[in-house]
This record gives sequence, C-alpha cells and structure tokens, in this order.
Amino acid sequence: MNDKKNSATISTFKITLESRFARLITLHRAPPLYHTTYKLITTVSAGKPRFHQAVFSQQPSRLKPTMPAYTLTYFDLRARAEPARLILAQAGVEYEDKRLPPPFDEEGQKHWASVKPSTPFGTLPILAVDGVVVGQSMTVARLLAREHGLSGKTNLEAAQADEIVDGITDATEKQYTAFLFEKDEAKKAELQKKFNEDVAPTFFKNMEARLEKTGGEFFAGNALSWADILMFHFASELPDKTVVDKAPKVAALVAKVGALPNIKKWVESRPQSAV
Ligand SMILES: N[C@@H](CCC(=O)N[C@@H](CS)C(=O)NCC(=O)O)C(=O)O
Repeated sequence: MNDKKNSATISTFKITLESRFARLITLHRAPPLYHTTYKLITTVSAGKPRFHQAVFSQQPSRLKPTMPAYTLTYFDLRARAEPARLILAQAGVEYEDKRLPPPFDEEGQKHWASVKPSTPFGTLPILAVDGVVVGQSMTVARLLAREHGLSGKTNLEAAQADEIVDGITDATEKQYTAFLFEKDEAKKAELQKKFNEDVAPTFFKNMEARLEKTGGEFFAGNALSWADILMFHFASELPDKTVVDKAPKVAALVAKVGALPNIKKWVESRPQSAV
C-alpha cells in the first residue's frame, strides 16, 4: 500500500451558518444560531484528493438572534394596551410605545379619525411586528406571551392561562360599560352597583378557588404566565380594590407580580393617565 497515495487526511474548517440561516431565523425566531464545524475526510489517490466522508457538529453561537422590531400603538392610556406593555416589561423587550392623543376632545378625535382607517378593525391597540400589523388587544398580548415564554409550557397550560385571561376580559368589559361607556346616569349607577356587589366578588371567589386547585402560586403550570400578569393589571385598575382582599391567594399573587423587578420598574416609570 502506498501510504503517500492513499493516505486519509482529515481537514477541519469552520463555516458560520449565520448568513444562511438568517432568513429562517427571521421567519421562525428559532433562538440559537449555530456554528457548524465540518470535518471532511478525503483520501488521496493517484495524487488526486477523493472525497470520502463528511462529519459535522454544531455548537450554539454566542450571537443573539435578532429581536423583531415592535411598535405598539394605542391612545395615551393604560386600558387595553397595558397588558401588552406589562408583558413586554416583564420580558425585558424593547419596543416603540406609540401613544396617540385620546379621542376625548375634538383634537384627539380628529387625529384618531385620520389613523382609524389604517387599522385592521378600526380600533386600537395594534402591534406592528417587523412591519406586520396585528390588531385586537388580547391577540397582541397572547402573541407577546407566546414569543417571550409567558403562555404556558404545554397546550393544556396555555388553555389554563387563556381561560383566566378570557374571564378577566369578560369582567373588564362589564367594568368599562359600567364605569366608562354607559351614558344614562341611572343605568350607570345600577351597573356600577352590580359590578361592585356581584360581578367582581363572584369573579374573585372563582379565581381564589382556581388558585386553591393549582397550588396557590400561579394560574397555569406552576410558573408565571400572562394570566398572572393580566390578573395584576385587572386588580390594579378596579374602582374598589378592597374586593381583592377577600380572595387572599389572588391578593398574594397580585402583590407578587407587582413586586417583580421589571413590572415594578415599569409601573413606577410609565406615563400617568386616568385609565
Ligand atoms: N376588541 C378590541 C376592542 C378595541 C377597542 O374598542 N378599542 C377602543 C379603545 S379602548 C377604540 O379603538 N376606540 C376607538 C374607536 O372604536 O373608534 C380589542 O380588544 O382590541
């Protein structure tokens, strides 16, 4: 055997696949990028190298995947955009917090009228993700929760979180109708009484029972999810907050979410508004 002619050589070289996978990563947000090391084993026969075998191994790159550019557009209010803002705060994600003048006066209404037709449902909030616009506040919040690990680890956990969020949405709509939207004063007083004496106490009683079932710490999967964050928001915005004290496990969870450093920092520094 001619050692020189048939010697197997192993050449190792590194190919960085970031550029090749950049598009895929942009599309799918696959978190780690990889450096791939190829080992090509060639044999040299009659003075010519002949490809024999290729092996490759992959190592996560230290480069961070690119974050999408988020622009959240809403009126200069907390209300329906605050769940998304709280999720973004907890996730430590940068975004443009675009605030339009609320349509409470002529100037605000004029401005909103010029923007409204460009929104998917004629309403705010909307979230632009790398320029793709998504409407509906809970769809926006759910997307952000999914993207940033706050939606539950399994489909069942996600459903348990969604269930709480839908319950919060039902109660929130009743609160908005009773305290903001209803114009007839007598009807308004009646709806507010019903909210304070029936809707809110029943809701918190049910939520307390749920926390008792799930171990008392969190609403889904024994870990923080957007359901806990939205409960914090709902409880913080109640006209009569004493109702929460009658549900001690919910009250403890609300306090725990409020004490999370990123949430606390956002709540202390966010723009002030009536709602
Ligand atoms: N279901 C929608 C409701 C959105 C909604 O009613 N937004 C209000 C502001 S809180 C709005 O855009 N009002 C102006 C209008 O309807 O012209 C959501 O959750 O995003």
